[in-house]
Amino acid sequence: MFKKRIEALFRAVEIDTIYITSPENLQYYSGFTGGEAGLLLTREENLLFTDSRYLIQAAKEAPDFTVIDIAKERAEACLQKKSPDAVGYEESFMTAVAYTRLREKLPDYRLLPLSETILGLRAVKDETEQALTRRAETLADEAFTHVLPLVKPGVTERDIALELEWYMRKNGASAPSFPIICASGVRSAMPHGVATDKKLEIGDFVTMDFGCFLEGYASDMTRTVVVGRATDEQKRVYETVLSAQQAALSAICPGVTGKAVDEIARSIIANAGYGDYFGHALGHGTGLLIHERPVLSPKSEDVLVPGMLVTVEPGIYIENFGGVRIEDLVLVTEEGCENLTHSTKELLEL
Ligand SMILES: [Mn+2]
Repeated sequence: MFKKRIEALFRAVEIDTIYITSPENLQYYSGFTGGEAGLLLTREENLLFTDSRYLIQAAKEAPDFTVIDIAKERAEACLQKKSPDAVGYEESFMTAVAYTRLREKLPDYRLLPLSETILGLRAVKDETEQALTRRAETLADEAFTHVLPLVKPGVTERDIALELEWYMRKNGASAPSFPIICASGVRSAMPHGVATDKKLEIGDFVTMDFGCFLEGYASDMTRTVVVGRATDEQKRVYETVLSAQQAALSAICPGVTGKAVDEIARSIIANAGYGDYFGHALGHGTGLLIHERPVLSPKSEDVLVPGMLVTVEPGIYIENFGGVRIEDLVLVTEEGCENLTHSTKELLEL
């Protein structure tokens, strides 16, 4: 699996030496999950540089690599010795300090930014990645079922967020895939309202946006419910978001662009009169990071292909009223898409 991924990378770039340092790409290309290391990929050999804290782990997790203790040799020094023509590196991860150090060691080499290329390669998931994401999303679904009895007046947003996190970690997740969002009442008008000590009240919309990392892969889902009975206006907003989401889900299939799918959802919201209240992108890929390619947004030229994972998460956010977002995570298939999220989308009045 790692060999295939490295071969695909070398096919995509016409250079012989690649230096990888970001935690997600360390894992993607070697299996090493420790986060702090450097991979030196060449056409002849694959080296993993790390320090004494990770030597045993690296040897175990990355058997295809020769593990080198940086106390004996550092990656930059090794690169200097090999003197390739060009070195590929990750410009969106490497700090200016690390870049300067690399530049000093390799003053005459071409340094080739590869972050975008790698993100493009990672956008299509293999079966192992799909299976892990499916499990991670199922865990989020189960956490939602688990937390519903807690959604009632007097309970704080923080209680709900903690309960979701506790459930997912108790059942195998390593961490939430981002700080869990639980935003109630007027706070639900903030798309990224992280949970506070605010207590739920009758009449509140409660937006819960959460997910977890399972063996490195992220899940992501959002549901919005009402505490007590929903008003007509709340129902109207909810139904608009839901029909926008359903239309976008039906439009997902190979060959369609991110902006075309976004436009389908956005026009439904605009036609219902809420066009000014949906500011963010419709969706994003997931994987080793919570936000990956492809992107579903008004400008996205990303073309969907089978094996991509993407969220579909339209929303309407009205200041001093509240907001609704509904988010599913889907896998693009030959025919359309498989929805990995199974929690109900009926408006729950709790
Ligand atoms: Mn999301």
